[in-house]
Amino acid sequence: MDQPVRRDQLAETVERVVNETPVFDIHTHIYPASFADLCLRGVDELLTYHYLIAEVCRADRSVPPEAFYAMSLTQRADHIWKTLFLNGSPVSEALRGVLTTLKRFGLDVASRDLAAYRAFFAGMSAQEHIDRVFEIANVSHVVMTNSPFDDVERAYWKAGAEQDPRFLAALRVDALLDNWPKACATMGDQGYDVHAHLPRESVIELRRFLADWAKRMDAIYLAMSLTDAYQYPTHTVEGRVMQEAILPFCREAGMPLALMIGVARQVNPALKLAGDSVGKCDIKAIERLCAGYPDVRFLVTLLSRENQHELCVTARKFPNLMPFGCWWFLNNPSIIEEMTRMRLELLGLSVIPQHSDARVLDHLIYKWAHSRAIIARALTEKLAAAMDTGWTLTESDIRRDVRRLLRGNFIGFTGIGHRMSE
Ligand code: RAT
Ligand code: ZN
Repeated sequence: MDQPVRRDQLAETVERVVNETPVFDIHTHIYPASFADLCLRGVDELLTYHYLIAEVCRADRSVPPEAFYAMSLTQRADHIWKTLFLNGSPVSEALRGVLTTLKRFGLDVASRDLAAYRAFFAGMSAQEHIDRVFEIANVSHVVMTNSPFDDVERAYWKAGAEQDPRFLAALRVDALLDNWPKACATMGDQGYDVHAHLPRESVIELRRFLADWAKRMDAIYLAMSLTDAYQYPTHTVEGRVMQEAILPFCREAGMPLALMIGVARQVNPALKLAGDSVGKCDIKAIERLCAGYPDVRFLVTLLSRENQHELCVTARKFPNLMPFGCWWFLNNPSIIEEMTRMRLELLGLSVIPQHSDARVLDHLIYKWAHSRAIIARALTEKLAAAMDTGWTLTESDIRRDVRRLLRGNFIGFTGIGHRMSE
């Protein structure tokens, strides 16, 4: 018999249920073992994550970005270990993440023995490593970021690289709006006759390109990251790409469109992948998209903290808008906490509170450990407030709610339930 949970047991119950519920991670940059070069894993990759590169270039200005990037992977990792862990305490979220990850693998963080950590990871095959990480992180599925404009990645798809059912594809097409002439050339090389001024026939070709890649990847959504200056609609060729190709394709294919908006690209190009920044975007662009395409489902994450409240309000107006994740510079405990509370208050359970953005396989471990703790706290607070009125809750009620947050909302919104075992 499912008894009501006592008020003094609520926090412990919610925390346990959150930890026991497998996560469906809706946005990552990780790959299965068959995508060998792209399957980043292990302690050197953890240490050289671009989140840490920005930090090391501040902490030791005697090694500028150019000199840093001229080093080998091992040298970069050594430099980051020495500068950010040994010459000062690891307090930032990205550094704490490395420690949490090592600890969850059962390694002795107190030893500060980088050579031992390297030996540990070197002893695992990619397949064993993936299995172990998914188990420790309690993640059932991840969605990758798959670009047909990336030469290395495209080669794996064309060669029919073996698929792992835990890794689902997202067709990522930033290139279409970022550098349209170059995108036309790349599509041309692949046999799609797309002209830069986009005559009617080119629109058809572009849609054929999207359909072919969505099919090849078995993609579950189409995705793009957009700058803080993004506007919709516009009378530019990029505006037409969106209006005449991307949105009609999503509508016809019944494929959700994920928009990640607010990147200020390459404000410091010397930092390469670590050189992007943030800007507040215009929420009106999202409002117009959602209003103009009620039959298209939009998964939206915004990079600026200043956009978060208006995104929640907009989602209240448009059921075809699903806010997700605390993206990139927002993926810090204090901000996750604030955003999760605000979302629960404004949207109840109809939100996807987090994604990992893991670039290195092992990131799944710390990103989810840290976020789960915060999601559990925020949910406990809201459930406690309901209980304080006399409302009762059983553990099954809590399991249902947590399942919705950590997996069900995404599965339901994208309509991929038939591909899951639930
Ligand atoms: O968080 C990150 O690692 C960023 O560099 C981006 O990859 C971002 O998440 C994106 O998907 O564009
Ligand atoms: Zn990402």
